[in-house]
Amino acid sequence: MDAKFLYRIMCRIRFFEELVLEKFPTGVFVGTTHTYLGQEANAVGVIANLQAEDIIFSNHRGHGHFLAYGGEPRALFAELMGKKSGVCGGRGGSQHLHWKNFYSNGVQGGIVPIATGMALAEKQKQSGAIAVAFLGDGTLGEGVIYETFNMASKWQIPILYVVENNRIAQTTPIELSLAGSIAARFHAFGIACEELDTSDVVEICDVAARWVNRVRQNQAPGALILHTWRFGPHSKGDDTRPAEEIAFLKETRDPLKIQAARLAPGEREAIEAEEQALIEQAFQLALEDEYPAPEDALTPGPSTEGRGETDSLSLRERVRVRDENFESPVALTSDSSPTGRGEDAEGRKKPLTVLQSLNLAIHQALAKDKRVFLLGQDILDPYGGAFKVTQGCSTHFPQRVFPTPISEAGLVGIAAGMALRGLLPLAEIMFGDFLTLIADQVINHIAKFRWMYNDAVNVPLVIRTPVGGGRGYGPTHSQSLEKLYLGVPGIHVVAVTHFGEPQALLLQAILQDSEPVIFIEHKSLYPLSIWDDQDRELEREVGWTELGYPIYTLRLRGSPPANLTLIAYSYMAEVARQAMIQLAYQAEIFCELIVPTQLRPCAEGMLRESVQRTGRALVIEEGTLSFGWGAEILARIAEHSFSPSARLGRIGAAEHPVPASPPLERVTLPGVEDIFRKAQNLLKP
Ligand SMILES: Cc1ncc(C[n+]2csc(CCOP(=O)(O)OP(=O)(O)O)c2C)c(N)n1
Repeated sequence: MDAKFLYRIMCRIRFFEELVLEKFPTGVFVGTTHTYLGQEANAVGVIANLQAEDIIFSNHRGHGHFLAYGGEPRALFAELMGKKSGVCGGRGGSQHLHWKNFYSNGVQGGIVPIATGMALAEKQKQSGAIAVAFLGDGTLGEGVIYETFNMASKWQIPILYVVENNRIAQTTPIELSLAGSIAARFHAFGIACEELDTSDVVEICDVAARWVNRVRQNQAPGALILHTWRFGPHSKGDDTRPAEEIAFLKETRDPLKIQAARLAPGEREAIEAEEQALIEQAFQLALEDEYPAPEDALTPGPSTEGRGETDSLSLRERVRVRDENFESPVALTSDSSPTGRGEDAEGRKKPLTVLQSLNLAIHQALAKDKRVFLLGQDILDPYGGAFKVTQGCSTHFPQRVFPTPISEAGLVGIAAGMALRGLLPLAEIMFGDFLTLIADQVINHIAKFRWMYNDAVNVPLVIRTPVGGGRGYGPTHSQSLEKLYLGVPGIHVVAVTHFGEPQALLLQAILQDSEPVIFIEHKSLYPLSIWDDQDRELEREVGWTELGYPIYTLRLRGSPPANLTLIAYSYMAEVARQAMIQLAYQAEIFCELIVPTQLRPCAEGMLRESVQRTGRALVIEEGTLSFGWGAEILARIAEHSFSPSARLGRIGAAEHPVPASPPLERVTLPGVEDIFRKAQNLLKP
């Protein structure tokens, strides 16, 4: 590698970071910063070996990585200033950068599965690209990275983990935070690694060249542990180390000094002068750049292109084609198969169950689009998933079904990385109760990426999960926790219903929706038959949200105009249907039952219209009542179409865990009786 080039890029990083620290007190930069002073040789030595198509995932201390990657100093200064010309238009700031194949995020550890998923995607695409993830020694305290190392090793994913061990995390020295050794962590997972204790960029560059080649050639993970020294404060003025210690480090371990000694004085001075001028000019230009206009915070929204190359059938059309033009590779003829489809007494095919319909959707998605991959626990045949929704998939698409360890955050992060690199992963979380374990991945990564990276990426990922009680599974396997995600911008939350076409709904999420989707499946819906237009009791109307998800309105055939709107999704819509029939026959209360499938973003237009017709609304949800979906729906109805005479009510689960014992569970979750009583109250004069 050219000695002058290595020196030049290290100077660029050094001068950039020095100017950042010098100017921070003047107020030109926003938020915070973490400079790379002293560690320049790591980024330059490693990244100099990468090819254009390779991926870098960096962290909070990412300026050096970005500049070594070839990022423009002006765009980086501008990003730190919150300017429109910044790397991400000022949306991200110092820790949240994306340009070409460079990504960074400021949450310790969470980037590791995502970078690993990106590398897996490149391996699947056979692009030859590898990924490099940079992490600090303090980040080794985060659990998700071990979930990821495990999968990276099992699945032989071509990623190089570069640990920059500067022996301190913010203010905590490594002696207080790290047990055992760093290398032993990698060895435990069968990941080969090498340690280097040097500030010599040439040495790092040579060793990194070997590791980059090795990872690329073996298509397997590797790790490089770089023992290094941080010269500056963690952030701006928060260095707790003695000044003499830092002075000594600067004297003995300065990568610029080591490399400068290899250059002729004239060469060195020329490079320094050029880089100083470059940085100063970049700073001045960024200073003059415009701030974004307030409306730049409003994103143009998800790409209307859907998920790219796949066919352009909208869900509306899919509803019509249903499964007629597609035969699942799974035998649909025998009742003995969980996905089997029996015949009634007259030899007609029975309607599909929700389970069969979802299973068909997944087979169809896998068959239609080679970018679709499944990840989840116990999804391999013959078991086919805890609830059998993925049955048959591993038999027919063995290369695209990844059975995972019990590592929810890791598997969802890996799936997110795959989605960022153009695949369409479908991840299964075995029980919705474990949505808690993926919160950081969803909230701080998946939901943020598109907006934070200035709409330059999409994360077309679907996370399916069975939720809900009624089966005696007890407190940690019966919850409806989707409300935890209903307030998170950047994701869609969709709930299946047997009043619609589960197959079409899931296909819409997998193949058409360009945003990340959490797809909610109530366990009690799986055995139910899906809607049949010949239904003797109910008639159904279908409306559509702007995103193309259906909203169903159900009425009793031939009933008088409704005087109550019931609003429910998922299995509660079935409970509401039963209540609706009782209310009509026993209390002469006639209802419209509105069943949304798109929970987030909230599309309340049709709900409001119905309440305007009926004057009363009762919202039923299976999650706990407080701060729930019902509260949001009623607030929106009240805010936008307030009528003093409107009567509004809601029903949800009791405010304690879902019990295992059937009588206790019955009084905890909303039932037909609760709806009946509450409806009667709302109808009282
Ligand atoms: C999950 C999480 N916890 C805490 C923080 C706050 N934080 C930012 S940097 C940092 C120290 C990281 O140390 P290390 O991984 O060693 O990297 P270094 O700062 O030394 O480069 C901490 C605690 C964070 N960003 N993310």
